[in-house]
Amino acid sequence: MTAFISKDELRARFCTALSVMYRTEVPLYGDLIELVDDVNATFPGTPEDRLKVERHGAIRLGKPDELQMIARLFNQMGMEPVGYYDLAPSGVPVHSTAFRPTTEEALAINPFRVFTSLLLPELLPPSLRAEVEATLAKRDIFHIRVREIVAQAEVEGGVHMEEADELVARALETFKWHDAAAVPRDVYDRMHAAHPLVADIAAFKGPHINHLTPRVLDIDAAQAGMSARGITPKQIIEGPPKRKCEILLRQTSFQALTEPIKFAGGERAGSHRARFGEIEQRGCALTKKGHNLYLQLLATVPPSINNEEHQAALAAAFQSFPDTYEEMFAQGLGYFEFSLAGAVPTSTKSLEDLVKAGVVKLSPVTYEDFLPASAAGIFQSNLDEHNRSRGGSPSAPGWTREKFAALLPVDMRDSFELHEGIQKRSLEALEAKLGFSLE
Ligand code: OOG
Ligand code: NI
Repeated sequence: MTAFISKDELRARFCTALSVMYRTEVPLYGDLIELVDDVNATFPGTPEDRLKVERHGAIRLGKPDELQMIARLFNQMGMEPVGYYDLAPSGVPVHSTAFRPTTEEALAINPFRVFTSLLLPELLPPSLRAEVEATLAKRDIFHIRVREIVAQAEVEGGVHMEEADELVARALETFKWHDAAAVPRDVYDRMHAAHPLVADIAAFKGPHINHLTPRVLDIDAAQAGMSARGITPKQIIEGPPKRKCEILLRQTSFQALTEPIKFAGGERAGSHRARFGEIEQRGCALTKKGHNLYLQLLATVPPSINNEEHQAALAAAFQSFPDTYEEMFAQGLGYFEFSLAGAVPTSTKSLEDLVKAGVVKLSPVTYEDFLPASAAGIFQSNLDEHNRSRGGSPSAPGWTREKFAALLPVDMRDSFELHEGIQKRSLEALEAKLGFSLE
């Protein structure tokens, strides 16, 4: 055997295979892609290839050893766990991380990431918890060849070119839909009554991919365009309002389909809601200070199921969040990259002054992660009872970020550090060009 495939190429192949599979499985997702393509086509000049790849997908796992194996598989594809999202306070019985590329180079080659949730059995009633854990204990969601190829890659330092397509094809099996539950109807019903997500996670053979998410350049146009095409949108766009200087992440989706399923034991058929399509628009990554301001302003906006009202309320609340990059930078709210746009006066050594004078130009560092409140909104819009939000537990009982990170065979990365690193390297490059350090 010869060379190893690059991790970026393996991720790109996997993302393409997943996208093809999902469009076949969920034709409405194909319709959403067409809408997104039409909206994006109204923005000439954006390179097609960067737009045509999905930005993320999501799965929900049942037990820690599934998380461990998925981390090892994704590691071979150049995706590391970034961040910890505790969704228990929003009434969703999971906690999550996102596996994603972490360098600018890898993100530019293929930005695909997977929002990966793990069931919190602690939130189940004790009798059901035992049943759920026993059901999950019996399943292995990975094809034996996935286990073998990944184990070999870990020893040898990569996945052999000859085995890449086999790995992609076998890995895909973990993500595919099963129209037959792995449990009898009464068990499914008990799980579902506890929380629809419990049935989604524990009643099936594997963690079917539940959505994919392309990037759209005008999410408000896409939200409006969905209904016109017979795609039922989620009620509101999650995240910050539309701004001149977009921040963080705005997301919306179409509501999960009701799909027929069979049960083990041959009882009469039923249905299950899990799969949907989502779109996202990303803006400037925020510092801790900026993020806190975001959370503080968001908290002043009352819940709403009317998108127009909600967007108006958000826009009003975010009046106090500066809407120029220069001001966001001056107040230390966002992360930026720097470029020289003119001659530097010898007297000026202050970065802030050079930015003010227009000699140093700012471009925003794109936010590459997720937002817990938005993620909870996405989850909730896809539960059976259409947006009835449930009371939450104050936090994942007995869990912390550290304890979740300790489940993982690779280090969990910090979102703020990664975005700050991009700014830091850009500043160093600027200083190298100038030949002196800036204040
Ligand atoms: C994940 C929902 C969260 C996002 O984009 O915030 C998410 C799920 O439904 O499993 O994907
Ligand atoms: Ni998503």
